Amino acid sequence: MGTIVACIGGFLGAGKTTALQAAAAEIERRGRIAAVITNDQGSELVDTQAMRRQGVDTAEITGGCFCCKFEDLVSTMGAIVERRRPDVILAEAVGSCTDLSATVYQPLRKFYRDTFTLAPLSVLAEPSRVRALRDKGSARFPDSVRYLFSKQLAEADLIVLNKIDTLEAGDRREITRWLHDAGAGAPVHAMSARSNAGVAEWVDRLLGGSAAGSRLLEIDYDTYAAAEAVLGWLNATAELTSAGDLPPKAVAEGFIQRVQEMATDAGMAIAHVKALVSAGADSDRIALTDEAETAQWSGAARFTPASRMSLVINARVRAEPEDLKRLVLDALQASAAAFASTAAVHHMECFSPARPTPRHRFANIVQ
Ligand SMILES: Nc1nc2c(ncn2[C@@H]2O[C@H](COP(=O)(O)OP(=O)(O)OP(=O)(O)O)[C@@H](O)[C@H]2O)c(=O)[nH]1
Ligand SMILES: [Mg+2]
Repeated sequence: MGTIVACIGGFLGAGKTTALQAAAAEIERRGRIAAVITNDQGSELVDTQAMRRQGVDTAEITGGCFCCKFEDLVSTMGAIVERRRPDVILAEAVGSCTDLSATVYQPLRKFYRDTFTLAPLSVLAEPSRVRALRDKGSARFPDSVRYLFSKQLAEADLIVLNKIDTLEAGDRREITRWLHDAGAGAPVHAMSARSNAGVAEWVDRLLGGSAAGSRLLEIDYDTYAAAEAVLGWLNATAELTSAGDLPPKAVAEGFIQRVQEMATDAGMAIAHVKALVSAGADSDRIALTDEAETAQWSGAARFTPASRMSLVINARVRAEPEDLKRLVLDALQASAAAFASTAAVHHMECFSPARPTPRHRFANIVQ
């Protein structure tokens, strides 16, 4: 049997990275080795750094999604196997990506059957996004994004309803039923990556040898490309310096709040804005997945005041790339000024994802 490979998909901000952190910890508790691959259209990824800071062996594939970078995915997985001999490789797909069964799972099974053993394709969904994207009346994202979301669910071997800590029991039953239908009868596993409830059972399902890549989508790539193209994508790194000591927690919260207010004023819908905040030996991740909610820290956000702090910023927002860039830069300068500091931007990419062009696309399930 080859190394187990589990691909985890689901819309932006559904909790994939948090779930992989929890799953990796659970796998290690069982005395087995987990490695992670993160993926993005750009470079400088919050998710990679967050995983590495947890001590998980993490590789990244940048500059395109798994389906468009299939050879990179295979060579990266091969290098991880050589280096670490993990029992499981957990691969986080880009949150605006779908059609992974036809473009990643089937080719892996066809060409690398002896090297890799596929675990069920898990697609994560969070309650607030389900509500926002299933209801036709919601205008925050266009129909193309609703289409993309429905396709992500329709190809899942296993749908994971995440963030159940935010749900009442009645709502949980109702959303579970809806997801089961949207996923054409796929099993739905409810859990909270944040509180760890249900994570061990999810890992059991990943390692248990259930069907993987069992569904194929019929999908219109024009609509899929249009859904990705409405998103502005920004990856940046910045450093703030001050003559005195800065409070990293307050600075980062001020920055995210400014982004939130400015996006709301401009009518931009936030899919996910996240920042990895580091000062000295301290670091934590702050994220906002909806412009109407409050940003959350992943950990306890304990920082010692420091004269220097750095931010890795990843924003996915319904906006023109240039508008998003201006907004983030303005928010950064204002946040720095509010604490008598200066901000230097070291890296900045801002774009809309290009049309997906998979290396392989299988029309049939490989047995
Ligand atoms: N309440 C709650 N929040 C969660 C849970 N899982 C993740 N989150 C939060 O949701 C936000 C997004 O989590 P991520 O794990 O970064 O989501 P993601 O799917 O990896 O996002 P992208 O990589 O940008 O697509 C963060 O603020 C997390 O702390 C959960 O089970 N419950
Ligand atoms: Mg992630």
